[in-house]
Amino acid sequence: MKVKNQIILALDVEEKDEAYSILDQTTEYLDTIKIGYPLTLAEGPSIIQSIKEDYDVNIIADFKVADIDATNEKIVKTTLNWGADAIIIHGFVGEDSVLACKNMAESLNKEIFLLTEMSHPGADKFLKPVSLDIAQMGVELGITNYVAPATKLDRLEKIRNVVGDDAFIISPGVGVQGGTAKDTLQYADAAIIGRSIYNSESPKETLENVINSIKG
Ligand code: O7M
Repeated sequence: MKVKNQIILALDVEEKDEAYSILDQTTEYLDTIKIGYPLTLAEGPSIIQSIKEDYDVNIIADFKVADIDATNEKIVKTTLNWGADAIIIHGFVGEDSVLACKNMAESLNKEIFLLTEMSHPGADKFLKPVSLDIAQMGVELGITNYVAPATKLDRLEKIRNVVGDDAFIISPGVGVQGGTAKDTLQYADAAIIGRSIYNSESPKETLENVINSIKG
């Protein structure tokens, strides 16, 4: 996957009008949008196809899929058939569950991202102790796309070391959660940014500033 300007917008607003207003202001600089439960549950899954068609962007469906293999497979199939280009899945559920997602996505010529460790403080208790093992499992399964936290650069670096330089890491936690794009991109290939862009007075200007901060 290639991500324009190394920024992915996390579009966690809950109304189509608001989503479109933000996309109108930002898609000059972006070609990859992450859509999760907030917008999909509020507007229905057809929002994925609408945004893809109206803005010509890649959509990563952030549904953090975490079920048994047979159920994961159905979730991945339906989500990707709704028009998403990639889907994010949890790694802690283990090899069979993850493999079911990988196989289904590959059969549809689409991609999965494996979530290793999360960006919020609470993730330190249960996920941190196993996140490097999750990353290692991903490597052994031949997964090339990962999610790892921008708020914990030491962890992001360790996860990068496990998955290798050729893997593609996208990293949430820039802005409101405390990470910076420039620091994050030392180890990640793209930064995921939500509230600090879509809640700002001028999403366009804020995004321009972030892009300049990466170059500067
Ligand atoms: O910039 P924010 O904090 O408003 O948004 C961050 C987005 O990334 C939001 O959509 C979260 O659900 C998501 N996210 C995290 O914040 N932390 C994680 O560890 C993982 C994700 C994520 O994208 O998971 C795939």
